[in-house]
Amino acid sequence: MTGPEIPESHPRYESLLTRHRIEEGVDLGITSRQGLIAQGRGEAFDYLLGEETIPSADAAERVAAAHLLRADHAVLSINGNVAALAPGEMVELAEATGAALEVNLFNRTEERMENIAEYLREHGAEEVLGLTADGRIPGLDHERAKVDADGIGSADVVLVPLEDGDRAEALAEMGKTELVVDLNPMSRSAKSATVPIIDNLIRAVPNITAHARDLSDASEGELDAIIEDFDSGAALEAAEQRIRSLDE
Ligand code: PTJ
Repeated sequence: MTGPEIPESHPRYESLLTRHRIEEGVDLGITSRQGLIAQGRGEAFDYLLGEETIPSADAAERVAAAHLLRADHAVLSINGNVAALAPGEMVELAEATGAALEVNLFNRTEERMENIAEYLREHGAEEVLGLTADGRIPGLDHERAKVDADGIGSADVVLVPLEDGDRAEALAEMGKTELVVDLNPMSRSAKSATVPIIDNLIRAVPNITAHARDLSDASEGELDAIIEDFDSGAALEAAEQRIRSLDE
């Protein structure tokens, strides 16, 4: 990927690089223009979190890895921002956990669906779901409800990074174990998650993969113990506390 001329010593190097990837995603027909706005909101929360993976987020990322390894049918949901920011990283996470990849858009257009699927294949994905759209999420309007029946439709565990609140709630209503990556601990998506991961997607995804590799030999009992120990309310509270006490 061609990058802008940003010196690595720049104090906001990561943030500027991320912003550039989203801009490039729009130019490539992958990311929606609303994705630029979502990025800006995310940056503000990341700044307040200190632009690092806080300990409670690292713990949530380990729990997410345990859920993905323990799932019968896990799916990683990819939207326009996720595809632009971490295409190769999502493919690696799918490989490390045996999860499927599904393109799942808030502002669905066939063109963007296909561009994203192709972009993921260029980054090593073998199979990309989402284009069949023969399943529906109950309670949502037609376009926003579309999923693949053999993908998110029948998944028991779904990783939904940067999900819109309505859809996150509707997936939770379906009884799915929802792993949400969102920098805003007060968002409806984060609050409806089984495992809210309050971290930047670009740090969260490689870290979930690292945890999954570390846990690859763990027994079912060990994975279940990690899952059962998790308290989602405490994770949201810890992130909110960090935001409110930036200088501590
Ligand atoms: O590609 P599409 O059509 O599926 O659209 C994707 C977006 C993200 C535009 C759409 O789902 C949307 O409008 O989302 P929202 O409602 O703006 O929510 C985005 C949430 O993600 C906000 O709470 C942001 O704080 C958060 N966010 C933004 N960037 C990141 C992030 N969280 C984690 N990592 C980020 N890099």
